[in-house]
Amino acid sequence: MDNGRIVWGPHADHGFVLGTITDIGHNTITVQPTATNVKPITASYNQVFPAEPDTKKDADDNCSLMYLNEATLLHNLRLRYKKNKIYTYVANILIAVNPYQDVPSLYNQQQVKNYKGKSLGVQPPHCYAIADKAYRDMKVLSMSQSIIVSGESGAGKTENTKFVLRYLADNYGAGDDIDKRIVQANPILEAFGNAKTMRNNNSSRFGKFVEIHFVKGKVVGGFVSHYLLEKSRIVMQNSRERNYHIFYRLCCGAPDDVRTRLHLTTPDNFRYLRNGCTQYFLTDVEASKVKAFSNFPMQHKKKGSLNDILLNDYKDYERLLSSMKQIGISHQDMMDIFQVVAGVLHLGNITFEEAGGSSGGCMVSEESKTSVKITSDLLGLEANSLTEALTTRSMRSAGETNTINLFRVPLKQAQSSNAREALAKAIYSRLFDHVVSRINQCFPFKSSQGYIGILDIAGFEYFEVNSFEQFCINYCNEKLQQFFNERVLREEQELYAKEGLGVHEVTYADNQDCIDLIEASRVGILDILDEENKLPASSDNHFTSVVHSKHKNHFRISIPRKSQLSNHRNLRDDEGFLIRHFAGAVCYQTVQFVEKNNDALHNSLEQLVSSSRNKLVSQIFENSKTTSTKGKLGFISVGNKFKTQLGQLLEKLNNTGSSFIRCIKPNLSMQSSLFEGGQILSQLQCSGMVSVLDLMQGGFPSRAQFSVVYNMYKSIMPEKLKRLDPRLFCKALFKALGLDDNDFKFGLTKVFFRPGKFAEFDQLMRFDPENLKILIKKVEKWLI
Ligand code: AOV
Ligand code: MG
Repeated sequence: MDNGRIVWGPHADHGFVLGTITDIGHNTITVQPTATNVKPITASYNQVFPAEPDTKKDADDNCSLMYLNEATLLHNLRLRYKKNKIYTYVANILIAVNPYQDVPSLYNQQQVKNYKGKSLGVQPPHCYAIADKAYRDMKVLSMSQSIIVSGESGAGKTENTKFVLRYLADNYGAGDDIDKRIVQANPILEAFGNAKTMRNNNSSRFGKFVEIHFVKGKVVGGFVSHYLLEKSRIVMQNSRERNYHIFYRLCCGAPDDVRTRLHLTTPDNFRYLRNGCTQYFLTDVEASKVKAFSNFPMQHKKKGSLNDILLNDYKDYERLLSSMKQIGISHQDMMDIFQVVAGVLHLGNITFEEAGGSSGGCMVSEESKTSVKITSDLLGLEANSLTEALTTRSMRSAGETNTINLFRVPLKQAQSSNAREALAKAIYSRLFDHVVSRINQCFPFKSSQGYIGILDIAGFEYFEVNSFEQFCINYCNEKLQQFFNERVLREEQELYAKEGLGVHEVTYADNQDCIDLIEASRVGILDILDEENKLPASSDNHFTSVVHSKHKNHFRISIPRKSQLSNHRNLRDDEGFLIRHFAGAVCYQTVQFVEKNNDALHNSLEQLVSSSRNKLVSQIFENSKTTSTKGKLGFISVGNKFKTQLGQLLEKLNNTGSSFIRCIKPNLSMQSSLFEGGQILSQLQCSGMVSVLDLMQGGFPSRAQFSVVYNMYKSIMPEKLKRLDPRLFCKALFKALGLDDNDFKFGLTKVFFRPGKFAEFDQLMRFDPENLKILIKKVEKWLI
């Protein structure tokens, strides 16, 4: 790079700023920013990037730029975002920047039609185009497809997932209502599994993989798999977050008769809702309707501020009900589910006080006796048994003559509270499982010729305090990153080499060692944790020490030192560990790891609920009857269950074609039109987009097998052409189409297209009978 050249220099807030090179040193370059208020920047060579000749022009496909690097990508996204063009391609990966405002023109019915049957690049970038590509690939290649939607919390994964589902349902539904049901499943899933968090007012607290199945190109059914519902939220939220939407919808939105039957009042009256923010927003008209409710806290009748997405529990109850009806869940089934939800709320209101006397035990506090009664009624339990199960633990002792005696040990106040929380979490999370399987019954399919699966799962997370939940989600992201690397980067390079295209090598960070650290048998963190769970006196500290002792010199893991991360608390060596993930180092605090890794309820609680009079309650605990081990605490490993589920998911991903949608969160304040370059850049780096750019700079993102092209045209070929071998036929076809030699390259078995040449590629893959005859004539002519 020369003096005077226009370049991008690194900048903490903006990511990069435009400037000219003023000095070239031994190891560094000095850049004078074009903006007058920015100081000169001195940076190392690899942080300064050439700028496009025209820095005002944006590109639909970032690969059609002259310089493919992180700075030009960031700038392109910025230019486009300002014009409300939230979607951009990098080859066939779609980047979606959250607009934080409705852009109706992007998603109207006309748009849904516009993208039908069109390949990537014909219309402006869109998640509809990705959906259609998946659909056409499924048909042309006779291979199921998956769409992996990723990004951090609030980036837009769930919204894009919904757009994709609706697109497929609208365009390729069979005309029955199965496709509508698949779309309507979302509001239900969100009611039970989404909550307001500090990062997202409608944050999904579970991961999902939604499959839409097809026969003869039409939707025939669907299937939802779900992963890792966040259970801690059921009993605790921080003061600016909320519990799952359903609780508020029932308290605020349900009609009086339902609220009376379920003994529901305002959120403030429930321990599980009170600590979080109970605020919700109503329009004036709704507020006047709501006034009819007794005890309604007027201070909460606020309108949503501009930056807040309307959380309208009142309206949302109606919406939920109508979704449930449309999907085919009967009124009775709905009410049964709501009853258990209410049961959980009332359970949370049971508190304990010390019993006095020598036992050291506790009893249900006077003021919560009514809650015991209501909870028991709602959950189909005997009040006495519920009290006993919460305040005592049954133990076994071997008596004389080989008999086993059961006796009950009183629990301390804190232990009883723990038992209550464990019960609430178990009931709610199993109810969630039930809701998902109930939903799955609504779009069953007898046979399937292929599916499109859409993965909406939380991206890499690191907070001030990171616990077991972050550990699991980041483990999942390591696996997905590896899949991405393998699919996009490694396979791509291998292919170029195999086809003899002569493309330079790109190095990317291999993260297998990090995955092994977590999931390897015996020495992996998950297995060490399971071993700890099985010990009679297990502890988080002991578990942590074992992890450190087994991985003393492992590059990926170290003891939690404050210096290594600025914002985590000072931990003792046996209180946590630091893992160097592909996306950065995260310090995990291991307190509660052992507890959170166990899905089993204490034996007495387990027995209590599995013998409930309430059919739904006993049903959701049915399977667990067999797993609880005698006398001792049963153990059902959360970590290893997730590992198994992830394994199955990755097997599916490996066996399907894939497309990627990378969602980007433009700012931390959930504001529209605010593009914070610095943190967007780090999201682009974390998601592997930068390595993709390196590869694509010299690569060929789209390709077609000669034989596939040949076979598509075969049925309409005259005999003379049929004698051609597929490669030669393709050559002739390309001439007939008048394609530019610089746009593509012939490999051994495939033809490859340069970045930005999707339209040409598409021309080839589209079966358009009208133009075909003319085309074939041209091919014949060219051959003569
Ligand atoms: P997430 O799924 O990625 O976060 P969401 O899809 O829930 O994020 O998006 C967060 C919010 O951003 C939504 O509620 C919308 O208000 C807004 N939004 C996102 N995409 C669009 C769009 N294309 N058009 C308009 N608004 C949009 V999380 O589930 O928290 O990981 O856990
Ligand atoms: Mg989400």
